[in-house]
Parts: sequence; C-alpha cells; structure tokens
Amino acid sequence: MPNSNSKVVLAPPPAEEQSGGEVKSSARKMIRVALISITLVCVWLTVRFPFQAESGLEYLLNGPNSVNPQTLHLRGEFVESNLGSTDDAGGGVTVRMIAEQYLFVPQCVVVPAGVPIRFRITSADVVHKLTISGTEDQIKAVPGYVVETRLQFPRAGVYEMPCHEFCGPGHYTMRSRLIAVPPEAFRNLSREARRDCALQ
Ligand SMILES: [Cu+2]
Repeated sequence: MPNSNSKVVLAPPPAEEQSGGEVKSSARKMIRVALISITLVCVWLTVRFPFQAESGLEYLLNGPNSVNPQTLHLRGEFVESNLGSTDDAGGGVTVRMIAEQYLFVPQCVVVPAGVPIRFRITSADVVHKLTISGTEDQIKAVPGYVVETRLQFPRAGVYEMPCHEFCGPGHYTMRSRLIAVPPEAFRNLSREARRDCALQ
C-alpha cells in the first residue's frame, strides 16, 4: 500500500530536452517581435508617405517612387482629381501627369512662368518620353515608377509636348500642351482652367 503522505516528485527533464524547449520558445518570441515590427513599419510608411507607394509593404519592396500602373486612375497620387497643376503646401507648384498609349493626361497643363515647377510623371503601360518644344527638356515616363524633375519656363507662352519615345503605332499622335502664364494670372485660375487649354 502506498503511503498517502508520500509526495510525488517529478524528475526534471533531461538537460537536452529543457534547452530545446527554451530555444523553441525564444524563436517564437523573436518571430512575434519581428512580425509586429514589420507591421508597425508598414503602417508608419503608409501614413507617412501616402502618395509614394500603394502600401507600406510596397514601399519596403520597391522604394518610395514606386506605383502600380494598373491602379493609377483608381487610387493614390495619380487619381484624376490630382492630375495637372496643383499648389503645394510650401507655396510651389507640382504638375502630375500620366503617359499612356497614346496620350498624356491631362492634355493641357497651365503653369506660372518664371518659377520652378516640380514635375512628377509615370506611365500606365510602356516607356514614353515627354519633350518640351523649344527646350532641351525631356522627361521619361516609366511604368511602375514616378520620375520627378524640376523645370522652369522663363517666359509666358505655349509649349507643345510630344512623346519622343516610340511607344506603338499611335506614337506620332501622342502629345500634350503646356501654357506658361504670368504668376498673378495663374493664381486666379480655377482648378479646371489650369488643365484646359481652351479656357486660356
Ligand atoms: Cu510615344
């Protein structure tokens, strides 16, 4: 008969088993910390750079100037309402354009003369090249990326902007137009008038 007062003493697991368990639990902890960190970084990047990439994960994978060519018109920096000339918070002007077979959107861009303009251009399909007549300026439009450059138009005037990269059978019809107006006139233009050459 076993004595009811006797205590059952469990033998400690062998030293090898014990350390294996510790390794597993610390590995699990590390994976958890890594996943939480990646999620936090993704959330922060999405909030901090909402325009540059579709998501924080895309930013991490492809860099700050990546865009999804398939969803340009649907969400992000290049939605229809954001194209053309926009006033920056810092007082400058940014022009955003999409190149696609066989047109540039918008078809007309109005900018103030004599001030540096930030251009941000991307392509919805193949590589295009926006050139500005009467200048040496050329901007490549590359699908998946935003190409940014700064240009200045010293005098008011009309500049044709044809595509100079063969992009398919309709290439020769692909063009947009830029109108530089005095800064005071630019300030008085509505959002619509800034991308409609007929209103100039
Ligand atoms: Cu072209």
